Amino acid sequence: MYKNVLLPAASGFALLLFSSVISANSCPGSPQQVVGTVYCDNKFTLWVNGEEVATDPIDFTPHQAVKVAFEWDGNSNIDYAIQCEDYASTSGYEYIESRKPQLGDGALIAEFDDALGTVSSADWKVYTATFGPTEASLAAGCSSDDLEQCVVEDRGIPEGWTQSGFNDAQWPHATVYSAAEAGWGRPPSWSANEGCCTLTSPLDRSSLGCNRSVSQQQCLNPKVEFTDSTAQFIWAADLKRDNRVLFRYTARCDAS
Ligand SMILES: [Ca+2]
Ligand SMILES: [Ca+2]
Repeated sequence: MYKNVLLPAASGFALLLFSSVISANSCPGSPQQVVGTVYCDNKFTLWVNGEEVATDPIDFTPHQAVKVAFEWDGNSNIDYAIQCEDYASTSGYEYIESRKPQLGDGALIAEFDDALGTVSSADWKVYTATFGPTEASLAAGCSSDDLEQCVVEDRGIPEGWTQSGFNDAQWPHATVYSAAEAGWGRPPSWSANEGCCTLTSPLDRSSLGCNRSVSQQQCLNPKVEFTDSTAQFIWAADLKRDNRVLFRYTARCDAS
């Protein structure tokens, strides 16, 4: 009788031990450079363990992916912090000098070769710093035909949010979107002569030419870069109205 009870329990325990061993992330243990790719619609800043690593050199269009790199000691957890913001005027709308202003949407997708398998996913935490137009302003008549009524709420940026050890327990998890929902935007083109093309005006869609100071590694086609990636598009709960969004993720060296 004991055999019948104990054997399944013991083998189940062994299985549990085994699965926790194989699911644990092990750090390499020696210093190394981590390379990543970040795509944010429209612009981002990346911090790692509180240190600023990269800023997106293009604020609006084209929608480009950026290669980033940082040094890691290979032993410590890695705290990723990304501020990503969709373009918005004070009304929350873009193309406000055109006949058809619209609410743009944002999106973030990112991956890092840190040996811990870090990719953007629902495991990331999210905080909305600016949101709009607010429900109250929509009720008051805010629309693409009456931008004067629109209000964007600024909730501020939590102090120390980029630092290791920042307590994001109260932040909700990011929402995952399909590529169809988030969209890849307007792909960039790059050449040594012209730099990154084509920039357009967020006010009236007119062409602003190219940016020669942007390198090829900062002007990558996101759809190509993420073709075989397991990274997911993430944002806060409202793809259009959550505008300046903060993301955090801690890559841990073990499962404990
Ligand atoms: Ca950009
Ligand atoms: Ca956008």
